[in-house]
This record gives sequence, C-alpha cells and structure tokens, in this order.
Amino acid sequence: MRVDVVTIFPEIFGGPLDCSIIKRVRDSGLLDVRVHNLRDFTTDKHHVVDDYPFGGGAGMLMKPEPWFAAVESIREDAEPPPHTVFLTPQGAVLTQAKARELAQRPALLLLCGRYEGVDERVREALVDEEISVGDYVLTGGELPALVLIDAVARLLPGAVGNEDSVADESFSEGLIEYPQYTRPRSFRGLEVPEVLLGGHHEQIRKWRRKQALLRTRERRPELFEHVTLSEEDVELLSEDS
Ligand code: 9D3
Repeated sequence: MRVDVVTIFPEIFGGPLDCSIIKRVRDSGLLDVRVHNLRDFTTDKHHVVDDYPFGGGAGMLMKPEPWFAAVESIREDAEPPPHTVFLTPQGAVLTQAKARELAQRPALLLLCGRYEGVDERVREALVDEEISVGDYVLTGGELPALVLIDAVARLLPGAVGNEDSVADESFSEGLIEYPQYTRPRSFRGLEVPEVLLGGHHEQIRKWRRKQALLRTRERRPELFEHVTLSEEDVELLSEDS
C-alpha cells in the first residue's frame, strides 16, 4: 500500500513510523509512506498556509491554494489514484471495520489539518472521506493520521505476525480481552488462575470466553449490547461466579 501524508509538521511522523511493526512492514515493501510538507506547495515568500475566516471569528483557517497544489501534485505522481482521507474532529470515528476497509485500498492520501480548521472547498473538491479518532480535542490531524496508519499497516496481507492475531480478532470481535498471564505462576502472593496451568485446552477456551463476556458486560455495556451470544455463551454467563 502507498500512503501519502500532507502536513505542516512532517517531523512528527519520523519517530513512530520508524519503530516496531510499522518499520518492519515498511522495510518489507508492503507499505510505502511518503510525508509531504504543505508549505512546500505555497508560492509566497513566507510560505503562509493560514488566513483569517470570512465573517469573522476566533482563530485562523488553512488556506485552500496549498492544499489544492499538494493534492494535485501527489495525484499526478501516485499510481493508482489514492483514496483521500481528511483527518478532522467532524469525521466518522475510526473503527476496526473502517481500518479493515481502508487496508483493502492500494493507495491512501491523508490530509492533516491544524489551526481552527480548513477552508470548506478543500473538503468539497479534494476529500473522499472524513475521519476522526474519537471525541476529544487534539491539536491537529497528525496523531490521528499515525493512528490510522498503525491500525491499517498491521492488517496488510503479509504484515509480519499478521495471520494469527488478525484471525483471533475476528473470533473475539466486539469483545474486550480475557485476562492474560505469563511466568511466574505465583508473584508476590498473586496467583495465576488454576485452569490456565493444566493444559486442558477446552477448559481454557471456555474460561477465556467467559471472562471476555463478563468483562465486556461489566466494562463496555455498549459493546456487549451488540454481541450475538451463542448457546454456549448463554450457558457460560449463567454459571455461578
Ligand atoms: C477547540 C477547537 N474546536 C473549536 C470548535 C475545533 C477544533 C479544530 C481543530 C478542534 C480540534 C482541532 C484539531 N484536531 C484535529 O484536527 C483532529 C482530531 C481531534 O481533535 N480529535 C479526534 N480526531 C481528530 S482527527 C483530526
């Protein structure tokens, strides 16, 4: 997958994209990320990207011309034509389903806003889809773009370690995780649940499923509402304790 990013803070992207799984996916050639500085597409001496809002109001807006120049330049160069996503608090909240959908695209173009927002004509003319990462206020679209890249990169077919964990995810879809333990089995008087030590795989599977169901009901009732319970699930939930 090819991902182009447009931002006034390209330096934000260096660290996160150069570590861990994303780094590996990039090195393997499955993911090609190119970060572009919006200021490189200005034509004035001071590389100005913002201006006052018509009609007044607090703060500055991003001017349309550099966005049009950047997107048009990237589209000329990018093959195939990228699906263009604007990261904005007004967008639909990113979900795992959306990440899966975006991971199918051969090319994405991510636009990161700053200031109070972007001239509306940028969305109208250049943007296919608007995405938010949640209902809290950030300072711009750069961290959301990194979140999106991270969520998508690990789903790319062939991404290292992809197969097992991604399959596991569709199985536990809509549930939060069961409790997990590693060695030592006793630590400061805190014990690992007996069932996990016995190697009885069917019992372990049922215990984990039950824990995931109980935890989801308790901690994420809005997720639990959407879970389709199997006969076994109903039975697990009706057990004592
Ligand atoms: C406090 C400013 N707000 C006034 C109504 C509007 C506003 C403009 C720009 C709020 C945040 C931002 C910067 N944020 C993003 O560009 C952003 C974002 C976010 O803040 N939260 C979650 N997802 C995203 S995606 C892009």
